[in-house]
Amino acid sequence: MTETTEQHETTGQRKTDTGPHRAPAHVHADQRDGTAREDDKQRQLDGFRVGAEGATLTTDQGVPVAHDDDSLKAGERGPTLMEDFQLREKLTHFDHERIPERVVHARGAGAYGYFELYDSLAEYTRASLFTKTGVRTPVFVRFSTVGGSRGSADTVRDVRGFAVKFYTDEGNFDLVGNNMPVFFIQDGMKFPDFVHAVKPEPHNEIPQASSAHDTLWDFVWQQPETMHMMMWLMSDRAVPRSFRMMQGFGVHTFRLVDAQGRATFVKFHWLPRLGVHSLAWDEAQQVAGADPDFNRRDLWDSIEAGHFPEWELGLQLISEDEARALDVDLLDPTKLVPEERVPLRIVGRMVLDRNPENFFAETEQAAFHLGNLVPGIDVSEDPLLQARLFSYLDTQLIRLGGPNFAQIPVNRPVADVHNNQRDGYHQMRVHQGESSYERNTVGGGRPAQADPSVGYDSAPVNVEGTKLRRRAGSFSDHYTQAALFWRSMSEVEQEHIAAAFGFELGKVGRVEIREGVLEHIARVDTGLAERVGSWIGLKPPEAEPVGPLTASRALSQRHRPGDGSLCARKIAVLAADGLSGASFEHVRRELAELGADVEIVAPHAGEVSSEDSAGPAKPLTAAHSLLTAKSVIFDAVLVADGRRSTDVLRARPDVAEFLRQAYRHGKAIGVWGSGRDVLAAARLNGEQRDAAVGHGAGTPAEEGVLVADGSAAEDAALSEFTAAFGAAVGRHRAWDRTLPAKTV
Ligand code: HDE
Repeated sequence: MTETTEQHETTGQRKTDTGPHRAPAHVHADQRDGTAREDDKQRQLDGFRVGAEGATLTTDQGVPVAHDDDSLKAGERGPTLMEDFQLREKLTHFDHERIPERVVHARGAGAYGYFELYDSLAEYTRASLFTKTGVRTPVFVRFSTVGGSRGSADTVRDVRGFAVKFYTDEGNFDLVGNNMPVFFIQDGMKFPDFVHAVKPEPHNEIPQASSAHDTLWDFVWQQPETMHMMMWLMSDRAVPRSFRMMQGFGVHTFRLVDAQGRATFVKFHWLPRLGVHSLAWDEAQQVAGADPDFNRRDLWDSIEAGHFPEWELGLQLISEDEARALDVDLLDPTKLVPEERVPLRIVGRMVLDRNPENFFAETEQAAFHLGNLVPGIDVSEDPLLQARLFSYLDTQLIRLGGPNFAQIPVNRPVADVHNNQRDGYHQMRVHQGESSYERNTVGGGRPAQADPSVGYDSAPVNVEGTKLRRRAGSFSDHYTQAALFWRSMSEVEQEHIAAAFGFELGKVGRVEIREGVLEHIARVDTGLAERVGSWIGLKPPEAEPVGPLTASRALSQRHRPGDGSLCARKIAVLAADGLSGASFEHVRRELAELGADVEIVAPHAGEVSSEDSAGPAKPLTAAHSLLTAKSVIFDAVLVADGRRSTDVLRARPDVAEFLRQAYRHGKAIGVWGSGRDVLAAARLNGEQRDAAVGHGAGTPAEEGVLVADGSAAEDAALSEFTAAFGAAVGRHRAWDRTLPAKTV
């Protein structure tokens, strides 16, 4: 332990808590020009970080350890002695190294960053985080899947958690949201039932991290309030390409409260700068095997590469009067308010610019709580939200082993903490003084209650009613918004939703459950029910269409393409010994300048020989062999020029499969020079490809398939090709190409 750490651990939250500042290792100098606030959390964490540079091995008691390879024994071949305190300490710690995983959202990945406000909301709230423009409030964000265990794959069909902890100067504010704007149920009373239904079945603990099984769909059948959310879950939103490419939503309606106690309803939205993009379902399933850490790795790598993920924060602000005029109940978490009805007011941006240094200490021990509110932000009466107010603190007490988990470094506010909550497991602070109660005279009346102008106050909402267990009548329409979602989708998105229902219900063994769910789907849309029915061999029942027949463009991912940048997009270049080094370098450089991560995939990893017109050139390095790199872990594929290289590639079935898969998944494919022969040999789509090859530089033979003519020897032609290819990658996918009518 370093001197600094020792000092901080014993001084708790006193001023030294913000200890000596060290520039975070991964943050580029030019990104650190914000106000001091942005750094507050990292300065505080510095006091807890421990490096091993120059260190000697010790026990937990600081006793130097000179022999760590053998236990203490009675004789060379004799039994181990009980007195071996080194062995006992080492094993005991190891035996206790696991804490319970989160009961939901067990698998996740986190990062630090900041939120910067650019539009003050002073007219609605007194929260400093939303009133001081230009200030950068530090944040920690954890993304997660919901159903799977901590070790499950990233790319399963599931909701993604999107939890943001703002370390504000008025205490921590947690916005614990998801990547979908609605939820499965309307009342927290049903949450344990829902989670039990979606988790692996109790008798055999199958299936892991999957909703495609009888108990979940039985729950859906019995609980039609799930239908709107099931539409989202069957959509592409449930298989995000990247955490960086997801929207986030607070889901519930909250309140912003001004200094006079006036409240305004608010719904929170995060909008990714890179747009909203998803994997193809077939691809997601394969990625789960090829790289189960796909989303986690993407987050980590992009931050390490300086391509900092970024979102804008948009708010839907709704007055009490406007709320009454809406045709949805704002307290019902299975409903959204279309952006066309209440547009978003964009007020700031969030940037994630630093990876944690230790997964367990930071990401695993992070404790989010919907009830972590700051003055100026309050909850609503949404019955799902109300139950959550109980659950988070409750679960964290057991998960983190006692009531002092707010002192764990990642959870500590940067605001000062003083109260009389003492003792309990793992108290890290040494409280001074004789009193631990309020009000006191013994301790000089400290800590004293805050002045009402700075203290937290609930919105003065009028509440009265008769005690009853009942669902509000205004919550009873379960189909209209499900239908709104369906009608708002593009053709490709609808195709994916129908197939997803077909896949999931196809895994349901009991016919009565399939039939029951199909009835609900028919009430959403009979056309959809026909399509799902055709996948599972059932004829859907007749049903009246729900009205009114409206659509919300904002719900379709198609309307959120993002800025088209290639930040940390992964591009594979298929090549073998003898590739054309100069043209490869040209293409690689130009794509790297756009932010892409370009890697050679070759029959073998390591050095690959290259040639140019004058003969052998500088060898290049293949990051992967065809054994370790599957097309599914890349966003796009190129085939390099070079006759010797392409002669090898075009004869290999694994290369043809690589290209065919990329094609099936709608990815951009680009070939230049003799790379065309490899494309032709792969017969991407039956015979059709042979005829398509042979256009000019950068000319798409088909959407997202780019072919540069000849050897593309001239730099200008190659640049034109690279630019067109980069633009295609920036569009994410040529999804229309994948529609069933267009593929053989
Ligand atoms: Fe959660 N949820 N939840 N949830 N939730 C948890 O808290 C719960 C709900 C969400 O990265 C748990 O510390 C109840 C909606 C996220 O650490 C637990 C109900 C939304 C995370 C819990 C809900 C969420 C959690 C598990 C219904 C979106 C991960 C471990 C009344 C708005 C946070 C933990 C992280 C985690 C309870 C419904 C989002 C058990 C009872 C709706 C992002 O407390």
